[in-house]
Amino acid sequence: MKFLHCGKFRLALDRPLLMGVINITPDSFSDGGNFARTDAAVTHARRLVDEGADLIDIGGESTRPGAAAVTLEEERRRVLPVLEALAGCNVPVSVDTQKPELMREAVAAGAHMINDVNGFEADGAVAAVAGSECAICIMHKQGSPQTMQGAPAYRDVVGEVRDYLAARIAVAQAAGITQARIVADPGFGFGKTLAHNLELLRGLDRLAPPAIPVLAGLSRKSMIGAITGRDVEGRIFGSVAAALIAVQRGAAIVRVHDVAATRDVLAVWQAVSGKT
Ligand code: HH2
Repeated sequence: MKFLHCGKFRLALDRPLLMGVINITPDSFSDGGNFARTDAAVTHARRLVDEGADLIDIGGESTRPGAAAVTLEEERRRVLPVLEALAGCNVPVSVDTQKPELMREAVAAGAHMINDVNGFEADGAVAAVAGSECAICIMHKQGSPQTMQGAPAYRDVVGEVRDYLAARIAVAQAAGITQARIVADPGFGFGKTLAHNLELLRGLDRLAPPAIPVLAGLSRKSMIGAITGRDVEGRIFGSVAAALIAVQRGAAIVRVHDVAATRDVLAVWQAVSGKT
């Protein structure tokens, strides 16, 4: 059986894993402002674990299109107290950051995974995690959050995302990060039109080498809004449908805000497919 090495945790990949999202930000598109305070973020994280999250992803900088960049000091102030408060919880904690300095501090403070929407491209990012036991999530994006939804363009979106992920996986492995610590993510909504996102979802099983688990983050995103005509609060049903489709197409991890609902949907799928 395949396992994902996440610090001291070994997560079996024989069933899909649920990553519960906590944005410790005032401006995230999906839950902005709800968990900006440390105590609210920690309480919500514990609730997501109770609802069945297999891991928790905490982030202190919104990456929604057009979001303002956050200073290292501010991101640190948002993230580290929540990470420290969750250190004793019984699931791995992932830190969503693009900043190598914060990656290092998060690893030192007990993070089990670093999730970088910038694919560990910043100087020092790979080195910040290489010497640790942390898992890494390498995500593809085109452009920066400030510009990425301007005019995303690809010749072959599945091929280009696959080639990018393969190249970044090779860089990580060359730095000593073992395959068992690596997760790949096509980055739904990060420099992609609705058509690109749909093509990536259809081609999900072709995006990474079979040994590398794929993470899909579709929850509450604008593609769900475009399909259903719903604003963020009304996207739960569309989001769980997308999570189910991602899992059926081979996603090992789904990154979601609505853990309880997604858990139930996946439980039905697992019962039918024999993956209990
Ligand atoms: N999506 C978001 C943020 N981080 N990380 C990975 N690996 N994959 C994703 O799809 C992904 C991600 C955006 O969603 P959210 O965190 O809800 O919003 P915001 O960036 O506005 O905080």
